[in-house]
Amino acid sequence: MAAILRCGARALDLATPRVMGILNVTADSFSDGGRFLDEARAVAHGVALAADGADLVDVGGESTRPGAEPVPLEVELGRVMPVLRALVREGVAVSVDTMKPEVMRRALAEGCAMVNDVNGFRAEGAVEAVAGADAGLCVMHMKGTPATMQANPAYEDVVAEVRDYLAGRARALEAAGVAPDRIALDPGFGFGKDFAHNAALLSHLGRLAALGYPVVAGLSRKRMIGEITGRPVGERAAGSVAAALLAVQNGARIVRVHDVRETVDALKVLQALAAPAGGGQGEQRR
Ligand code: HH2
Repeated sequence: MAAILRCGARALDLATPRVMGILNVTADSFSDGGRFLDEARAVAHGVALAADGADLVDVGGESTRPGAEPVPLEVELGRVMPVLRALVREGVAVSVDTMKPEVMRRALAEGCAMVNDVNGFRAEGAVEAVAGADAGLCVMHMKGTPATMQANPAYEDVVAEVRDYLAGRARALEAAGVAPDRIALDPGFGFGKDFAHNAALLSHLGRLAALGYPVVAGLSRKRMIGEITGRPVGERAAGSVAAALLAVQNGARIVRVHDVRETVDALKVLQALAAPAGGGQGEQRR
């Protein structure tokens, strides 16, 4: 697997797991909707996430929560671009979370380090919008659209289906000239998946990692965490940290989270203390 993910001028060294902090500049995101519509607050939060240890800050202007309606291009640009510009100016590595080729193009022109597309660069013109740049590309699997995706999703074999889809999208990007070390893959927890689908994907992240691209996992504060813990969205930090650790242990190299500081600490503990396969204890006894 590529030991680095190229993200524009930066290279993310994936020898250690990396953290992508979430910054939703939306009215209706399921967790932080409405909190960061104000530009100054959004920028301050993005800077804080980076200071807390986020390797990337993922700025989104369109909610993709189940049932969310699409946002017009001008609205999304108006939300995302000023925040993105200000964060780039502050030296923050910014990822843009969008399905729209025009937003991708404009964000790349402003120096964003990654484009994160929950739609897997399937929109007309999306591949072309990103191919010639050098930013990292996060390709996510989604079944259906945010408006409809949770209406009874069904798979024969969810892991194989998601893996084959992601492999196909990576091939399409590479065919358009994208270098493999710019590509990361994400199974899209909660995007057209019920609890059992999410659980199967989480325990088989290794099968996705076997494709040879770094795997991104986004479980933070999602319904699955609520179903397990019985907690409302604002009280899912501990459950989300546990899920992030599990994702990394199972093969993810980047986790997309709201609670950056807590996740960074937990990953440091995991890195320092998790027994390396077949030898950690022997080392300590000496
Ligand atoms: N999840 C969300 C949005 N973007 N991108 C990737 N790569 N992976 C994910 O799992 C993912 C994502 C949904 O979470 P959030 O951004 O917190 O909420 P909303 O879509 O309501 O803004």
